[in-house]
Amino acid sequence: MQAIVFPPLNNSPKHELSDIQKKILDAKKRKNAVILAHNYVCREIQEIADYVGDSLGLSRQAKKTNADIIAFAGVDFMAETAKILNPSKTVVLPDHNAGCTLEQLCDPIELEAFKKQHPDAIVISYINCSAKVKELSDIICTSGNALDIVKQIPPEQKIIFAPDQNLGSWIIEQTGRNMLLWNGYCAAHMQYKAEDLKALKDAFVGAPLLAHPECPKAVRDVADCVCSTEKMISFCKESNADKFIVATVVEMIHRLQKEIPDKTFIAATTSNEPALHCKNMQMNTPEKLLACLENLEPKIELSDETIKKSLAPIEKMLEMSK
Ligand code: CIZ
Repeated sequence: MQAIVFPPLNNSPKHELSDIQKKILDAKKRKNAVILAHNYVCREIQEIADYVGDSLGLSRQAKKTNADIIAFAGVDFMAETAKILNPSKTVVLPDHNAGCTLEQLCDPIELEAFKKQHPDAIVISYINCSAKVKELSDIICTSGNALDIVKQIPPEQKIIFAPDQNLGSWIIEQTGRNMLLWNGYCAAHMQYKAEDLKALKDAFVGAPLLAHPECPKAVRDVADCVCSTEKMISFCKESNADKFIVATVVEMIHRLQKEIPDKTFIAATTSNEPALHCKNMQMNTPEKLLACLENLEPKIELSDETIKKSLAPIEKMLEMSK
């Protein structure tokens, strides 16, 4: 499979905003909205968002915004988190079908039953889960702060870690502590194969391989750095290398190029595709973003009870990751 190489951007001429990008900015102003975009959405949206980042950064932004409307370019659990942090604001998502396999693989009824089997355990859940699962959790974490949060829990405390078994097993490898892992996974990151990534390292000698912790163990084992999307940025900024192989959703490379325009990024190939795509993130198109700003639909709706119960573990995360 031929890899896609993204050369340094520094000498590229600045391009004009497209008509649709201008219309989105106009609608945003008229509605007093803020556009929050995840690192995995398309370049056209990243270019005009007020903030682009990972779930942790996006949650922090959602908490402090003064806008009336939050247009969330991402997937449903992220927009739900913004709503939980801002119950009085209108939160819209370009496509209400934009979900997440990790979320679908953790049924709250099953998690509740599992908790009953382990009454002495606390539940730490990766933010990629439904609001109902958040209600059942003691602490939420993201890939950027999961390791740090688990390290703050006393060693004798039993932990159920849900729903990503890969992120959970990576934390176990890093800390040596035992955790009960839920068996969810990200269908996109599971597409990487260690042999393909080893072949890429041979083809691009000297380029560190960065792999997201949602990748399977065999892939993490051949990586030079296992890191969240924000950690990828700091790693590439600080490294002396001038090119990097990036094993996560390919749209992350727009952010890397913007932050580090003098370096080269190579999208890690999967067995089927030259670069990794997240079908849910791809549902965020500029056209749908414009429509959701104009119509204020689809809206995130959560019951008061869910908001109240799921706020506590999110606040706990924000407190523990200052
Ligand atoms: O935490 C997030 O936003 C995700 C899904 C990935 C990452 O590492 O930023």
